[in-house]
Amino acid sequence: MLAAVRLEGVELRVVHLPLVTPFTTSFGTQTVREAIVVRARTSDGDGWGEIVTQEAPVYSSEYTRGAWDVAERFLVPALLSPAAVAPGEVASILHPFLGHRMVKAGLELAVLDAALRTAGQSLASHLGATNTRIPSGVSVGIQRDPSALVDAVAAYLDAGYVRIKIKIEPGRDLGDTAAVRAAFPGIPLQVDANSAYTLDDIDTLAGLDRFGLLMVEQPLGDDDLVDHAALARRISTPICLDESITSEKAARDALTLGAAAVINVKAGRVGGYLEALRIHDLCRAAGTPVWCGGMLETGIGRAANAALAALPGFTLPGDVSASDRFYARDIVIDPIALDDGHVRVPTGPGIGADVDEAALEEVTVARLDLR
Ligand code: OSB
Ligand code: MG
Repeated sequence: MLAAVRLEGVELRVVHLPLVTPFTTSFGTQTVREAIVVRARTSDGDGWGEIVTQEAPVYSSEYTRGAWDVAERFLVPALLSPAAVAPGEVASILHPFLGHRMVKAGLELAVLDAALRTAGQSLASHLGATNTRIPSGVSVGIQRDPSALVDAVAAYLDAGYVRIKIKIEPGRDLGDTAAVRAAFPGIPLQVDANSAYTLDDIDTLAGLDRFGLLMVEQPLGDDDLVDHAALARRISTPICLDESITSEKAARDALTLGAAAVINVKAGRVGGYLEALRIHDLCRAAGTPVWCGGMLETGIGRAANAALAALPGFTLPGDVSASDRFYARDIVIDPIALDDGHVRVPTGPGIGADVDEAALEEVTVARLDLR
């Protein structure tokens, strides 16, 4: 186990990073990525984490102002009260406070990063990564019309992305998917509904079966495990769960029920990289493929995601895109880049990315120093 760090303070910053292009999903359009950057100040140096909430509670119930409040009033004080805290203890210290997994994940990552930097070990090696580079997929938002979508997909394929995921919603599903499939018959393709359907939409969802998709991601509600299991019996496209998988326990339940053939692992959604590792281990033992999802992370979370995605059970390309897919200027030095459709797994200590403090300062819109 990693040694404890002496936590002297926690700095929180709300950041606003403009997106290079608007990102539309079934839950809305984003033009700016709002998130919270966490700096854990320890006696041996700083560690960095990222809380992947958005401005509004539309992907999940978490949102930035709520995250800020619970961090300030409950979670950070709980972490600051012991003399020292080991990364492996963060989840149990925060366990009495229900929910708020994205906040817990960001705080745990900052402590983990600090401890790993002190120990001189990379996050990838700490988690048990076996790959030095990982295939990179891209998540493409809903466009003005199917032909604009085909153009957008073409540009990402030109850039080298090895797998395309398109967002769908009622009215923008079979037509969009058909257009992309017709333009690019052989590409690895999947769709993501972000919970926009119900079992009443079975005919539409079954209509996806003719496109040879890798999977359909989260067609139904986040608490619809039983309905997902029913849907899985009626369609041949493999079902991948994202929003529903909030913990290792939720992943176990989904597998037991037959609600998921594939799992999208996002550290923020499940309360941290250590819980994400447990989901990886569960799925690997069960023979269920997992892949690393994304939440439009800044260079901090993106570096950590690349480390996670390098574990042996991540057998499908994840949404670990290059930084420039979303941002003109990231907040780390030497952000994740695409090289022949792959991204390099960071090897430096901790998350393996160093924060560009000048860039961070420019995108900071609120700041709080807790001691
Ligand atoms: O459902 O996977 C999702 C972004 C924000 C919230 C939810 C999702 C997404 C993405 C983009 O699809 C993933 C990424 O590249 O970061
Ligand atoms: Mg998703």
